[in-house]
Amino acid sequence: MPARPPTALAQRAQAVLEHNRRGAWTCPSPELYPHQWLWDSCFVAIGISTFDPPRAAGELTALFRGQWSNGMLPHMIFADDVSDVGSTRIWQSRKNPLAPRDVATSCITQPPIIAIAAWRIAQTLPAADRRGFLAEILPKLVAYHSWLYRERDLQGRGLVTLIHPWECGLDTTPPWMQSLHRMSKPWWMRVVLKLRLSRVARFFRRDTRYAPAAERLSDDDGLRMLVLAHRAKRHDFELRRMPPRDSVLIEDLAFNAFLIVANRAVTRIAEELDVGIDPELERRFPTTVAALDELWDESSGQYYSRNAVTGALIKVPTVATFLPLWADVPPDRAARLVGHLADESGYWPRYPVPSVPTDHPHFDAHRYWKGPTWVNMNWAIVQGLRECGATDVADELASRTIELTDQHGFAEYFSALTGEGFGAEDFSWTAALVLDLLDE
Ligand code: 2M8
Repeated sequence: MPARPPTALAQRAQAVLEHNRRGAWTCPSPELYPHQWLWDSCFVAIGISTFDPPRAAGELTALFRGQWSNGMLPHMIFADDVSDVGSTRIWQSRKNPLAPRDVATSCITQPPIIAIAAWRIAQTLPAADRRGFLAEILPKLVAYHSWLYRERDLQGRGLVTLIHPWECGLDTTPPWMQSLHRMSKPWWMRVVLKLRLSRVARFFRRDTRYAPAAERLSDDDGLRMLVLAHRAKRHDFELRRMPPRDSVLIEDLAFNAFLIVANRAVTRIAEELDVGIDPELERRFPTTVAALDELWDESSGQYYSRNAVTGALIKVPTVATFLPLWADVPPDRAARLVGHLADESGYWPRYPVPSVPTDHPHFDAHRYWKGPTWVNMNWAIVQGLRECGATDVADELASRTIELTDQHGFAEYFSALTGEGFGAEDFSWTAALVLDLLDE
């Protein structure tokens, strides 16, 4: 069948990805985010595979430049031609013997979309290239997933624990911010917060140079994020060494839901190659499916993240509640979740799905992960809805997402009420995932 000509919207999306291209990989936004981010590149690769599968494969392969010798995939690989002292100083990865020598990276991870992306991209490659791509990537994926279970699920309970909000990807999402606010504070930080001096932490931030402060995380939260990162650094970012009292440790809902989908992709890749995977790793896969059950709250009909130390659910509703739709959720729960995506609900304003429901006190229409609509969340929810057979809702959400970008551009995030774009303009994953939605 001859390829269909791209629509005008698809052409614009492809132009964004060309503009943000940095050789083998693509940055999220040249000014605001000039480095390579882990889950961003996975979303980007999925979008690129709709028009240039070899480039999509290269985008993923480039992520393994950053892989640590213990299997960890860092959430950032720093571009060497960009001076970003504020960020690189936090990590100083080369001081860690496990980190790669030739690139500077962060020392924490991000949602494990990479196996999902690898499987998707493999379907678009010519048969002659598919096997080679998958055979090269599978051992690295296995190393990454093994690291997640070995280093982040210390008791073998099935759920991966995150050590910093930057790992969850929904950085300022209320469950994490609430936990961050409760973190023990050093004396100097109490003074800084009391005297409202936290603005000085902006020196380390790049975002407020390029986007209005009202659309970003607050100065106080920015300082808390930095303090938490420095605390984790004292323990080489190793969960097993981090004292629970001075840490923020969360079994994150979005991350673990994506992990279930990613484990399935690892299994499919191994089957396609007709090879086995490490039995110790394979044994862990069903434990995550079973443990996700513990994040369900029957009375509200929603899923939540859990405090890994106290075992308490953090019952603040967010968009993450819908991600289990993609992760083997039982049909009665899927029905309750889909029920939340209905007119008049806080999850279904004019431009769904808001990162926090519009009728919740934590909803903030403009601010980052505290209310706006994000295209990567919508894309993942569309996949989940389709998997659960809720095709009408999936189609409606996909077409509203396409309409949103057609009218308001490829912004980083959008007002769920008016559609206004915020954050970076011409943001890579927005453009990429709209290409994938159009391709459907
Ligand atoms: C945002 O996170 C970075 C830190 O990783 C930041 O705030 O500077 C988040 O939206 C994250 O999910 C995303 O991967 C990153 C780059 O787009 O930006």
